Amino acid sequence: MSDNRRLPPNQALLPSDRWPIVGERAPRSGSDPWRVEIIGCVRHPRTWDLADLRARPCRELVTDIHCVTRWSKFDVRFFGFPLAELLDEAGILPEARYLSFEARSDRDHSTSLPVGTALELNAFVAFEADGKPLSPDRGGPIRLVVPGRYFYKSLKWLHRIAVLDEDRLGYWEGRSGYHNNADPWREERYIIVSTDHNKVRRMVASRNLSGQDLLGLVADRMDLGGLDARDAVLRNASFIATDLSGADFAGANLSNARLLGARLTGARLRGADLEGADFRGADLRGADLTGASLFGASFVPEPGQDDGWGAARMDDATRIDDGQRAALSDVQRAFLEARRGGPGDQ
Ligand SMILES: Nc1nc2c(c(=O)[nH]1)N[C@H]1C(S)=C(S)[C@@H](COP(=O)(O)O)O[C@H]1N2
Ligand SMILES: [Mo]
Repeated sequence: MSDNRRLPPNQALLPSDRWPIVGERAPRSGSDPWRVEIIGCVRHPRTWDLADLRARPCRELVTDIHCVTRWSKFDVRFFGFPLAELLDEAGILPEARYLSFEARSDRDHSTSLPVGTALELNAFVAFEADGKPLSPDRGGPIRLVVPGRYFYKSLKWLHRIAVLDEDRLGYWEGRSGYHNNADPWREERYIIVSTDHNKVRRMVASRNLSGQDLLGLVADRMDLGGLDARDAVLRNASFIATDLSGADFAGANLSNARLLGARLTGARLRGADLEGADFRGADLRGADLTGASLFGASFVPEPGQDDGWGAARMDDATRIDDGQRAALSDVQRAFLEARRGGPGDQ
């Protein structure tokens, strides 16, 4: 299959040597031995030591990874065994409909899947990726890998499987509006959240959104020059063709925000989370993106992406760290490289 057909909509392919760490970076510390348990609607609730799990025959799973923040990687090689083995050993009862996977992490991170989906997709329990044991930041010693869903369904630091008759929304699905089905081919990234329109209107009118949580805000084609949005949570917000000249988004979360054709001249985006943000057609002259996180961000159309938006505009005063360029897809990086070399461009 060509890379284009193999890439779900609005994802960009990362080079094979790049793999961002997303979300939590370490399991909860503690010296008690690692165990995985299964509880709930099962005939035999049980606990496995890590050594028990490692001792079973392992196999390889080669799969593509698609992160909700718009980067993908092809052919990642995991080593481990199918989750179905654990379910079989525990004996799923007829009323079991959902699996809630819980992590051994400080915030008790979790995610869930219908039992049938987990089996159909061949959910996998992995110890190794690309020939090496999973490092702690990647979910080592043991993580879940769910092919065919955004990677947030692939829980790091698997600790407990609760088998349930009703769904229990996961950490991000429950509090951050991530879509519970997470099918990348249907772009099930976020649910639409209803915001309090009057409140939003007031904040937008005062041009002050600083520190506010406005996931999914839609503010297309507005005049918001000079907006103060420092530290605001604007994940998945839409600012299509909006005037944001001189706006201050320092420290804001704009991951997956749609900034297509936005006027961002002289805007401050320092230290912002811009993962998956779409800047195609935006005017970024004089904008400061230093220290911003750019995994999956786009400035220029990827091959086959022909919805009419062209490249972002930048000038010598546009600032993007060299270090952050490494987080971009080849196409995005080449675009930024091509416009380098002017004095002061860095
Ligand atoms: N326990 C736990 N699992 C998690 C996360 C997390 O924050 N905590 N993040 C999820 C998301 S959004 C992604 S993209 C992948 C990232 O895995 P990686 O850091 O190995 O790339 O882990 C998923 N599993
Ligand atoms: Mo993700």
